[in-house]
Amino acid sequence: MTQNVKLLEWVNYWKEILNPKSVHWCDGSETENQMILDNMVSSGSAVKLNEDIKPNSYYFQTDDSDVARIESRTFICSNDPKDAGPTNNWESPKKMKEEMMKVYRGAMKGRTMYVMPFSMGPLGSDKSYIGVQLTDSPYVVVHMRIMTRLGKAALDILGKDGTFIPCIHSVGYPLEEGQKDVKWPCCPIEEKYICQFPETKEIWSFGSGYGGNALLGKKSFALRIASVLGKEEGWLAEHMLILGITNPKGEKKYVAAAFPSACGKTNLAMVIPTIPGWKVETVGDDIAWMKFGKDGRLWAVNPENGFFGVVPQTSMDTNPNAFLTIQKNTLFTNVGLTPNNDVWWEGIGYDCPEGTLDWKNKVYDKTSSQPCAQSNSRFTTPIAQCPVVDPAYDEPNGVPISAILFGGRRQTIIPLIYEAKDWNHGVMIGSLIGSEITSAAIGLKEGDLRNDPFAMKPFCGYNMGDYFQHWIDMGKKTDKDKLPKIFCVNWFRKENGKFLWPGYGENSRILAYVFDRCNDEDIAIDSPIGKIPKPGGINIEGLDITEKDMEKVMRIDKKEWEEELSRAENFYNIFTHLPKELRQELKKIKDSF
Ligand code: SAT
Ligand code: MN
Repeated sequence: MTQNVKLLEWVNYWKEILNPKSVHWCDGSETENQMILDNMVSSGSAVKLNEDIKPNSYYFQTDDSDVARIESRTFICSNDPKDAGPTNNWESPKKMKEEMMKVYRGAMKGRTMYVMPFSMGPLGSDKSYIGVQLTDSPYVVVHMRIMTRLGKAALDILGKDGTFIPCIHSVGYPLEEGQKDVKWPCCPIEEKYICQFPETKEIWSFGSGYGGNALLGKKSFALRIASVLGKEEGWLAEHMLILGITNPKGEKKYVAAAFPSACGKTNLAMVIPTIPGWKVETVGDDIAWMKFGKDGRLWAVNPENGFFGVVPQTSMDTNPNAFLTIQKNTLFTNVGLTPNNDVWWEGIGYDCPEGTLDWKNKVYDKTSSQPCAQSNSRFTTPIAQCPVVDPAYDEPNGVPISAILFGGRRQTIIPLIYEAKDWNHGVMIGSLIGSEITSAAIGLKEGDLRNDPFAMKPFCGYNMGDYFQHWIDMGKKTDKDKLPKIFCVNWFRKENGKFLWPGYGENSRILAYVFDRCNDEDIAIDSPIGKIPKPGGINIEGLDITEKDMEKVMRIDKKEWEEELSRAENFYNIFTHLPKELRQELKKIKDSF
């Protein structure tokens, strides 16, 4: 176990309150994992998939109310509401703790309390942090084991007097003596809580067992709490994938890219280039922690150890590397289950086998308007299994970042790619990302455009205005030419209901352009909104696309941009303290039309 007194005292304190029937310290071993999975299979809350088709893989179905993050029940509990800012739900820490203590009392009755020590980031890296999560959900344990470095190694790093981020989680479904458990214990939406306490760096979650609500290393720790640590300590915790890209000459660069949830980060992170001689390798698909190195460059690690990816539309066509990654040692939630215990989903690349059960456990009716796999159904799979995992994915120093991309789902206005004139302009671009809402969160209207600055709207642990300031300040910490170049991309532009850019593998063409721009190749020209590719700047050889089509997907329309800039201004107006640099940048763009 551990000799860490603080940890022992903390576990004991919570054991008294949560009142579990037993306590299990997770060592992260294969034996332990198998025991938990076997128990879930015998209790009916997991299905072991066909060993011949998906070795060592399991299937889970959640409750209807527990299929995604719930932003309306996610709170930043800072002493001063100003420190949560206009884009977060705020609640007073004192009041929230009082309220939650009531629901935590006895919450684990009849269940096992698992103690999970974990490292976010490569073991022993100076960029990594240790967390300890308590949970009564075996589902959460087997998922955290894939998503983080879980178990004894993390405990060893903690040692006798190391500090950790305390994370408390309960599904909120105590079992009375003799009461039978349900397949997916959880609470109704309005009784769920996902709370971050930025001042004391604590995470309290209750009532949900799914994804970012319950795997607390992910959004709660590696983004909401880590963004606060980053602000205090001078680094960045971002909702970004990290990829390595190598050109035909063998030169390699790393790129980080921020997109809102379910906008294709996983696809881009493991894209197979369609242009000859180029190679892309994956460091991470969701989160990047970035610090300046001694060389003055920004170095990134992926704090996670697995992928928690959107399943529907994943196929050998759309993302062969993801498809191959999830063929073994993978956990699937809310997809379809075929009669021979394999999984099926929309867009898998072949017809739904007769007799397949949908995510609600009903025989799937192919004529139904409802999908077989829930739209936010997920795979959870080890990063090391990815056929194109980057050799440096576990490197304690991380990888040096040459470029940062910002993007969202935008059917109109935003061109395929443009480049910031400098760092502050890039910060403005990041601050103004908008995206049409996806199904990654419950209670938001899918398709509506919302502001999602830096793709961090649901994940910034403090005042977004202060966060923008932090980005501006980071740009002053090193020489200008050592800072990553910043780009805005949009794969989703449409005309007459049709996508103007093929996306998926073809996005490698844009990555190649970014790569060449990082070598200052003369392939860009100025436009009012930033630098754009010269005609021929993007390689479209072999594509069913003409330079005329490229003009369409790159079109910058003055009238549309007036609209866009006034949306920007309205958005900035919600902030009481916005860095003056951002308004200056916005004015510069306005004036350049
Ligand atoms: O937050 S989750 O981990 O459930 C997925 C996401 O929104 O990116
Ligand atoms: Mn995400």
